[in-house]
Amino acid sequence: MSDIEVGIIMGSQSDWPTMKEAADMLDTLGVPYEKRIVSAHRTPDRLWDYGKTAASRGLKVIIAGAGGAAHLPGMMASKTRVPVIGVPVQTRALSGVDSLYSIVQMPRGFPVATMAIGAAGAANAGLMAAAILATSDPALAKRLDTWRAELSASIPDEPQDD
Ligand code: RP5
Repeated sequence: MSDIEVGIIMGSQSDWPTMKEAADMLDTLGVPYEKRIVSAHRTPDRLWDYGKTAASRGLKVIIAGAGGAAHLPGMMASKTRVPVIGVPVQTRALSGVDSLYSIVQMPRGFPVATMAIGAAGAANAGLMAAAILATSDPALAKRLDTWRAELSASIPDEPQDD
């Protein structure tokens, strides 16, 4: 079993600029992760293998991003009990509302924790993964608390003129 507890998966190379926001957040918080292209439609066998081995390999959270007919997070949730955080990638045709609806409307029994569309959702997925791991990792909990306190402190009391 490796010491990597977070898997970031995405349907396509084209999702990486969005999903990198999750990776960057995990880097900031000192959380190791792996990243893979795993497409529900183009590489279904890869999806199956990833889901089948996720728990035994020691993964504790999977962040799954996809756009359009975004079946990856839901299919992954159907294949593993490892919690799946879904990131709806913004699309050109429908602005990511298609991705959001594809990911969020899971049938009872197989939840996906769905984030906001696009970059903010991906960054929040990194934070959510860290928060989950922090429930049993006091050092990470401290780093997360510090990050949150610094964000709060960076917000000015009053708006400024440009
Ligand atoms: C989905 O189709 C991917 O998650 C991606 O968001 C979208 C478009 O993929 P590409 O055509 O750019 O590879 O499977």
